[in-house]
Amino acid sequence: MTAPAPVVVVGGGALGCLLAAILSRATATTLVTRGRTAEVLRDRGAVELQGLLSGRYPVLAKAAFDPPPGACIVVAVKAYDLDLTLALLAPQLDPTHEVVLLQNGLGIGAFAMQILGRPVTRGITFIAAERLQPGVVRFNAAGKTYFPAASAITGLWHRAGLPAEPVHNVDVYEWRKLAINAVINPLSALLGVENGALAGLVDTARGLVEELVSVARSDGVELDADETLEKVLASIHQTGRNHSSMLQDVRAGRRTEIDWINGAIVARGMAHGVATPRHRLLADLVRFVARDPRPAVQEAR
Ligand code: KPL
Repeated sequence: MTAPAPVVVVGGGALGCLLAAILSRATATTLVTRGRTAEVLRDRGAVELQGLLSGRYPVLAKAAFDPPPGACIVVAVKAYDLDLTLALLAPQLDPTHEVVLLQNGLGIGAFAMQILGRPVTRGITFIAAERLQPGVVRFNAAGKTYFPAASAITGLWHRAGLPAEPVHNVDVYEWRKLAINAVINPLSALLGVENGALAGLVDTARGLVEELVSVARSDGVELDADETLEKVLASIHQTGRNHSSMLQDVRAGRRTEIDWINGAIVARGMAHGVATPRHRLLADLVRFVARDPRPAVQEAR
């Protein structure tokens, strides 16, 4: 049996730390990260997981990106950091590397290919995780990750015990995940609540899903509105204890992925002449709150 490809995870946030911890069980894995997370991991030599699969996982953290030949590069930074990150990675990449992108948002694969000038693997993950402290992550939901059928990375996920499925239509999964993020992320960020608290907002979710389904249709992707709404409501339930990544960003005073989620739906809708007033309103409100996150979040608590 051939040895599995080594993995380099880029980004020390919740998803990056979690994947570095779990993939280390399956293959030689390094985590490229800087700042406080890098210091903590160098001192402790391990990521701490709480919740699912709780425990301490030895992880090799590095500041420099110097991937071994044949490595699978799992880019786990936020969508808003993608342009700078990919520009930094580009000079070290060679044709033996597979670059895997797991960000929330619409059009991530095309954006990355444009920057790197080479093919990439777009993955869609339903993992829910939350960063508690640098190097400490709560693993809240072990959702599946979908990869293009042509990629060997599904095998690595399985080897590490993570659910994954190869699919022929990753675009459809990007829209499905987008529906979940476009409902849960802005509402949880604006209201300052964990995902499960949105369970009662069914009509609000339906309105957002209907707009998204119209934009997707104009873009050539057919989604069923009822089925998509069901998936959004199921995700609210399954990730009920999670604080969405957008709420975590707002609370930490970071940028948010709003331009890649609701903002991207508005932009794609405009290109096709499809009105998206609900997504536009949420995008405007999140941009407003993210400028000074504290008051709005505290009032809602
Ligand atoms: O992807 C997520 C996120 O927070 O970004 C969900 C699935 C909504 C979990 O919180």
